[in-house]
Amino acid sequence: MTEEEKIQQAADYGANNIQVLEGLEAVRKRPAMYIGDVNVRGLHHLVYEVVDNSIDEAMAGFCSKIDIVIHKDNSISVTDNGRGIPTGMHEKEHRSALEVVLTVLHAGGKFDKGSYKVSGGLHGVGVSCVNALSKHLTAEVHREGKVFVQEYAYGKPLYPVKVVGDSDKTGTKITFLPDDGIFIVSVYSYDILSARMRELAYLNKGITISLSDERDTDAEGNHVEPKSEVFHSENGLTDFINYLDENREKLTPEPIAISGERGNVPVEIALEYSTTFSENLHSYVNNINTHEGGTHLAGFRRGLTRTLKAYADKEGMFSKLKFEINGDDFREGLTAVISVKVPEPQFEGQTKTKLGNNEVMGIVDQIVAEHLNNYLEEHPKEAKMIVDKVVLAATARHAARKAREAVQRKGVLSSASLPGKLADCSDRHPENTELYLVEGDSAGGSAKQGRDRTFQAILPLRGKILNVEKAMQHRAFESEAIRNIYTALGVTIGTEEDSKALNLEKLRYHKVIIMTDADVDGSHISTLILTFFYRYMPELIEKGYVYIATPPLYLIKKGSVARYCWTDEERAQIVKELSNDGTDKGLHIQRYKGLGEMNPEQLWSTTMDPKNRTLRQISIENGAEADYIFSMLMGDDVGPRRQFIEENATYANVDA
Ligand code: 0RA
Repeated sequence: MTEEEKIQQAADYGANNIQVLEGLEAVRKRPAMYIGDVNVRGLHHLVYEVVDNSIDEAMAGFCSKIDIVIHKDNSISVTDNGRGIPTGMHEKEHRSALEVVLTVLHAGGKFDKGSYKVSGGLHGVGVSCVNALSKHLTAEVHREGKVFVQEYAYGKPLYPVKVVGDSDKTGTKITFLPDDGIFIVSVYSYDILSARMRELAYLNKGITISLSDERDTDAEGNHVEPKSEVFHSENGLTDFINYLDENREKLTPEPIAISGERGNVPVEIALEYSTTFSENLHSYVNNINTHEGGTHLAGFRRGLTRTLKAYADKEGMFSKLKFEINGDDFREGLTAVISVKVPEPQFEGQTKTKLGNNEVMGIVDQIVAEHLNNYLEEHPKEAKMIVDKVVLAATARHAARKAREAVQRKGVLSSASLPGKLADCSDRHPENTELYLVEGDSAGGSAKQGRDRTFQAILPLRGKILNVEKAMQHRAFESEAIRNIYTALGVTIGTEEDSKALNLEKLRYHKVIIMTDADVDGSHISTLILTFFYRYMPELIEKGYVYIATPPLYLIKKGSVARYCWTDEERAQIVKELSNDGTDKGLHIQRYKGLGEMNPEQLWSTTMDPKNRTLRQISIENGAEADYIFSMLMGDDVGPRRQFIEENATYANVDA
């Protein structure tokens, strides 16, 4: 369809105003259908939706810079230096194309480019959706020497497009304030937006994306300095791999870059092996993270496996092996980014992030096989390092199987014998029950006494948890704490063929709550346990079953009045309330250093009682960023870890 035809279609659709308004009313009635949810994810999706349009303009070759600003009131501006959304009057419609783009569902900004539409997923619903879900939106277009402006409230124009001045630039600026009557949360997370903008800059090399945050207070009311970052990548995916592997020891000096196009499907891949043990694959279709994978990922895996295998066989490098090598062995320690552009993508799966187009599998497979084979032939030294790593992975897997079988023979992994340390609950319905993973035996004791034993089970974990980021699988399965977690949860460790997939059918609890001291050691232990879940049981996090308990930091007493506080601000507030003169004279303030200092009743009422407690549900908003952060937190390099903890952990400051 040509641009004119599409505008015509949009115009026809919106031929009478009432119909148009109904269109956007549908978005306001069922926002989740258009943007996924009305929580954190949906709120941030609004920004992505607007930025996507500017990225499209950049991909078409007309835009080089995109600036995103988070304003003090949590409104957002997205400014680009593209051609500007067309502002011409539509004859039949008697209104500007700009108004059509902003008020007609699916009119979008993508008329003319034969671009890679993202229909089917939650992306590509159009900037009109953002408009519909905003209390207020201003569109400012610089075009043809003029500045055009139109404002909207809840998606409805407040006046026709007007000219407000002259301009020697071109571009579009969209400023919107999300409707807090629709969204459950209204505060933007700098970190979530930053991770996505970094990702977009790597996926679309050459574009400069800036993000700045004008807010000077955080969610708890603390003063913070305004933040900003600029993202730009000259080399695209290889830069992305260097970022992801920054804290890993690499096997080869440079990432391997693969690119090609077949059947109108451009394919770009970069990959690198490190000495680590996990597989870190990040795949994208039309810039959207395909978390559930799909045909492009299957094609990549197949191409990688068959090419490496053929090369190793030809060179006689597998000849000494006494057992079969499987697909997983080829991906241990592998970091890869796979980015494809598909004209008519079919998105499937629970979260609509799985590519279904069958033709893409063979396309990616062939491109990978051809380029990777050339690379191996031209880089025999690197090729040997990679094949050696595969052999090492296969050997370790073989050892792991033996360890697992030995453990299984002893019956430790059968659900018939739950760990001796587990204080189980009586309710047998996983939907109702919770498992607390508690740091140390003494806190475990308090938790056992304080809990409601009908639905709360306690598993004390002694000492340090194994850092799975740096340990081979068989070491993980030898760790007592990790085996106890598996058996308490009732999930089985995968079989030989499918060692990573988790069987959740027998999961015994739908809430797994990590409860540690509110100090530096405690947050380190939480991170170790979370790393274990992230690498070994990601399904549990995806289902939203993993939580962190938040014990209070202080108990403030005045006579018979006792108040708990979770932050320093709360402490200051409560001191103010309880004292007559604003000082803490006459108040008894206890700083809790560990869970053990609370008696069972206190632990119950502050941290375990569903009526009072606050649980932090763990979710992964950005897979690549989570991969980077876990590898950094758990890697060898202390510098970046310290910096991250100083910037992110309030706990760390309290004790310092
Ligand atoms: C339709 C046609 C043209 C540009 C755009 C849409 C466009 C949309 C957005 C949304 C955000 N930034 C944007 N920049 C451009 C091409 C118009 C022409 O031919 O000049």
